[in-house]
Amino acid sequence: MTKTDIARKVTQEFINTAISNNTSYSKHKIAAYIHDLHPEKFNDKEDARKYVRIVTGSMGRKLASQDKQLAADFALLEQPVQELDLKPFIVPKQYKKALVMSDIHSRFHDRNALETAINYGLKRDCDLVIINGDLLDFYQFSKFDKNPNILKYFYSEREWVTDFLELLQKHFGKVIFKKGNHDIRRELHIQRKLNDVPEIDGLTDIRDYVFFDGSTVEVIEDYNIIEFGKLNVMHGHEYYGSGVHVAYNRLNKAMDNVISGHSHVTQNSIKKSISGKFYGSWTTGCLCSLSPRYNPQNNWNHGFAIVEKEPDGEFIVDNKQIIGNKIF
Ligand SMILES: [Mn+2]
Repeated sequence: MTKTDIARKVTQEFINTAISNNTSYSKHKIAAYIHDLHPEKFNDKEDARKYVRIVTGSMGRKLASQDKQLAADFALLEQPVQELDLKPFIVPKQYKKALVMSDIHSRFHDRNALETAINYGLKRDCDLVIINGDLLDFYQFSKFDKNPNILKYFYSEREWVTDFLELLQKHFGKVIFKKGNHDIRRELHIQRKLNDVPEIDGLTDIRDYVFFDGSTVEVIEDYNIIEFGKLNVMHGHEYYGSGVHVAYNRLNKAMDNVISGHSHVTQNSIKKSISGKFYGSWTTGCLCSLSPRYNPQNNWNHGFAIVEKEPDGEFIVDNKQIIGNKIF
C-alpha cells in the first residue's frame, strides 16, 4: 500500500466511527494514529498529517453526495466546547409551600427583615425554604475598593452562613440554595488563581464551604433554573439588564411564569397571552441593608414571598414587602 492508500483507508475508518458515534476526530489525531501504526513509512506525525490532508482536502476524492461529503468533513473537525450544561432543578412534589428569600448578602443582612420573613414563613407553615441567590455577599472577593474595617467582619462570613443554613433546616426541614452572582464570587476568584496555583483545584465547591453535620441543603448552580410546579425560580442575573420595570421586563424575557430577586425591589406583573393564558412575573425585595456604601441612595425595599403549589403545578404567589415591623 502506498502512503496515500494507508491515509485514505485509516481516515475513512475514523470518519465512519465518528459518524456512527456522533463525534469527530481531528486530522491531527488521525495523523498521530497513522504514524504510530506505520513508523517505518511515515517520517513523523507531520508527514502523516500531510497525507491525511491530501486525501481529505480539496485535492482529495469527493463523495458523490453533498450531504455525505459534508458529514465526512465535519467528522474531521473537533467537537464544539460546551461551557454550561443547563438543566432545571425540579422541586420534588412533596414540597407544597415555599418561603422564597433572596439577596440576604451576609453579613450585610438586615437582622430584623430576615427574622420577620422567617417568622412569617413559619406562621404560614412553609415546608421549604428557597434561598434565591446572593445569600453570601463575598465582600472579600469584590473587585471594588474594600474597607479594612468592614473586611475584618468577613473572616467569619463562612461560619455565619453555615449556622444560618442549619437554622433554616432546623425550622423548615428543607432548604434549597440557588447561587446568585455574589455566591459565585469565591469560585470565580479561585478559578482566576488556578493557572498560577494548580494545587487549589477542587476548593471551589460551595457545598463543602457551607456544609454542616446532617446538611440536606440542595445547592443549585447560578445558571440553572428551579421549577416549583409551573413557576420558574431564578435569581435574576441570568438575564442581562432588567431596567426599572424589572418584573415586567423579566416576564417579556421569560415568556413564562417567573419569580426572581437580584433587583432588591418588590414588583408584580401579570399579562394575558393571545390564547387567553395568564403568565406572571414577581420580583422579591431584599433582606440586606438598604444603604450599602457602593449604592447609598436607591429604591430598594425589604421583602420575601410565600409560594403555595397545588398538585397540578398551579400556584399562588404572595409577594410581601417589609416596612419597619409591618408586612404588606
Ligand atoms: Mn444579585
